Amino acid sequence: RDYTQTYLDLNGIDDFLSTLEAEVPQRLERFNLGGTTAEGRQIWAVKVSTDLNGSGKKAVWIECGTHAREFITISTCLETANNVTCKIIWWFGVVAQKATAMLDLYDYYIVPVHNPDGYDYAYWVSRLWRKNRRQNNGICLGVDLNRNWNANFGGSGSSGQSCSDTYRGNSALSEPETAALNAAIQTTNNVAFISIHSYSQYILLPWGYQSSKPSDYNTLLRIARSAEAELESYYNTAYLVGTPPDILYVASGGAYDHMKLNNGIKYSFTYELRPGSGSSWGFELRKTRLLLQLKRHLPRFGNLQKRSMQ
Ligand code: 0X9
Ligand code: ZN
Repeated sequence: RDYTQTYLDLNGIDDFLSTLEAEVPQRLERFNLGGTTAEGRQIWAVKVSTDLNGSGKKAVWIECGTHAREFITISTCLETANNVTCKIIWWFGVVAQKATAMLDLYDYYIVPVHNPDGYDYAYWVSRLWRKNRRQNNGICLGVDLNRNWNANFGGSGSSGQSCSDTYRGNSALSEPETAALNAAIQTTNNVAFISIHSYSQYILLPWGYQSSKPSDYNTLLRIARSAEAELESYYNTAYLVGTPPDILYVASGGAYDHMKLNNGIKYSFTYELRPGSGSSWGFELRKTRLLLQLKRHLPRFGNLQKRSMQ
């Protein structure tokens, strides 16, 4: 399969991850988050580390595919797992160089498809499906996993109606997907949590559920701005940095708020990937578009290499 042209289905993703594990077993290992989804699936994750068995390094968690229709987030997690193993010497070797430095500092726990039932349904049946596929006690099935966390659960920006796309579920962490990720993340010594969504080109800072800012807000803002600058220099894509209430909308029960609030993870961010907020086909972004844009910016990769060689 040429995964640079099309989105992989769940089987393709399984193949991709097992191939990666077979090729770099000393760096990457697959594991289950635990539990099973409503449709009986397991939630796969990968740990990437220079010292898989005995590592005392701090953990960076990256969560993708929480919202079923946000296909590009899944590709992003897979590509990150691929790049961070250093297996691929990408254009001009830039990625490989950076990946070595990244692995010297931290261990990475990557969850490419946090909502496999939803993704399968969006992939084969209904492209714009967002929630998981579990029946709660309402009329419709499906819970918005990004409203199901224990961060002002039930508050504004979430719905108590089962048919709503932002239905929060019966109680915080009621869903197998949120419960499993929460339990797994509590077994590691964490420094950062990154929740990957699409679209709009935002880097979102805490809090998402209220407009007041955490006490370390200025530190987080500085980091997000430097991440934005780096991203823009690679791809020429501008991202807006701010909190959801300031630049998007208030939403309670979100993953990154929960991780900071309840699991003490200081560096907690949400990304909204491409395309920009004005798009009318945002979730249906095609991969060929990304590649065209990359090719247009190849000269930038040349400059980047010179810079990182100094
Ligand atoms: O509404 C969401 O869950 C996210 N946007 S999306 O279009 N991908 O659905 C934004 C989540 C921001 N996080 C919180 N407000 N907690
Ligand atoms: Zn989303």
